[in-house]
Amino acid sequence: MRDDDPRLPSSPRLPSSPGFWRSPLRGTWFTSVLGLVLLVGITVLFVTGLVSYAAYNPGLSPVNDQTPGKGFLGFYLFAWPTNPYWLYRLTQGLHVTLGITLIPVLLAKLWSVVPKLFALPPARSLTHALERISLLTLVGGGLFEFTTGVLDVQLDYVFPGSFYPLHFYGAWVFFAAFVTHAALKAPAAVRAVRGRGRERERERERDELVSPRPEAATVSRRGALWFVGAGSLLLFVTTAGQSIGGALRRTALLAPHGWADPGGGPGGFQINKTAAYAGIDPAETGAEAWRLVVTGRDGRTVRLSRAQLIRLPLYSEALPIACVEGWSTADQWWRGVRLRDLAALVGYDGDPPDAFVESLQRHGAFRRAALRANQVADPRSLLALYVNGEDLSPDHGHPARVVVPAAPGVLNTKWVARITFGAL
Ligand SMILES: Nc1nc2c(c(=O)[nH]1)N[C@H]1C(S)=C(S)[C@@H](COP(=O)(O)O)O[C@H]1N2
Ligand SMILES: [Mo]
Repeated sequence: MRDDDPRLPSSPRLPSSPGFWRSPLRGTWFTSVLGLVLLVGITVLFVTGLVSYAAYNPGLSPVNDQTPGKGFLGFYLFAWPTNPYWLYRLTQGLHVTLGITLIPVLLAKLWSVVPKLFALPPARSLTHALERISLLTLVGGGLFEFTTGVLDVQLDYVFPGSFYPLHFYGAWVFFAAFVTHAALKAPAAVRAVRGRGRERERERERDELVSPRPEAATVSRRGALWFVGAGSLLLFVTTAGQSIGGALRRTALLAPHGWADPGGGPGGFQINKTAAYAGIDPAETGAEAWRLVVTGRDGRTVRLSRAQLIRLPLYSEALPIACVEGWSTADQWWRGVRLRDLAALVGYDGDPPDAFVESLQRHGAFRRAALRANQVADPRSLLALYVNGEDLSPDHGHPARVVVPAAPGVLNTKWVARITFGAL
């Protein structure tokens, strides 16, 4: 059929015409395979994302909460545990790595249904209109979540505090549309993928997604899926190393905390924000000037120099730093004072309460953080003074920083100046 053949319903030069889209790859089978991968993948992304929010302890203090207006969307929040100590490293590494790995699948899925997005008339009925509006939320929401996620991981500072509400509320909108879509389409998708040979070819004849005038095939549908899979694999191997670490960190060429560890020596592992970036004045961290102020029961307060802290019982723990951006360090040997011992100094023997930790930093959302009682009570939670056998470096939080097992990096406050127990 020629392009100007009068038997074609409308000009195939317009994307609203089915004849405009000519790839022989399109069809329900191709879309269904991609859709089912996304069904599993996006569900895992949603769950690990919600879990990540819970890990911040947002219910504990407004200081930890980047979306204070969430209302009932916080219904599921729970006390984040301290076991296993690599918990956040796993959940957030999974969230970010999987999200990046799924990008080719998401794009291929959108490509496979793009004729439907242009189809005219805009609505054949009220149900059809509602379906198309929900598709806008689905496609827009999906692109929005993947884009904000990637931008936060790759560029970090383009989101001055606003990434969290965008990504959090966006996730709920997107997932609501996603669940609706999956409920409507998953049964047919499963049938399409299960169908074999003959049956599948017969289905193709009635298939809306199949081009009415396909071009000659240059690659099989299976081959195209392998191509998408190869794209995902490439993104996986160039990203995952920033979470897995070890030799694989070198292969994480696309990840901001990939390549090799920065610098050398005992403190030569990944740094989020440097002391200079956080505006830490070296004059405030020196032995003369710096004091840790610990406040507890009935306002009891002690002020401790670093030399005094070092004379308290010190403990060593191997714990990672795991950031919301997906990267994490291998276990590092931290040495310092137990948080529960500091609580005991100010009147909380036995079960310690929540703690509010403040740093020397004057600006920035993460200059302070609240820790839950279970985190303070864990004997592995330290106010670290050393890492890997040496004094903390300025960038890792000298003179003292918090490390808590299983917690997101953001709760591991650096350049600590004050800890208040039981005030939340
Ligand atoms: N005072 C202060 N502490 C902080 C931060 C900060 O911005 N200010 N960033 C946190 C975040 S988001 C992470 S991931 C870890 C990173 O620790 P590192 O730089 O030693 O790897 O520090 C945490 N502690
Ligand atoms: Mo972080």
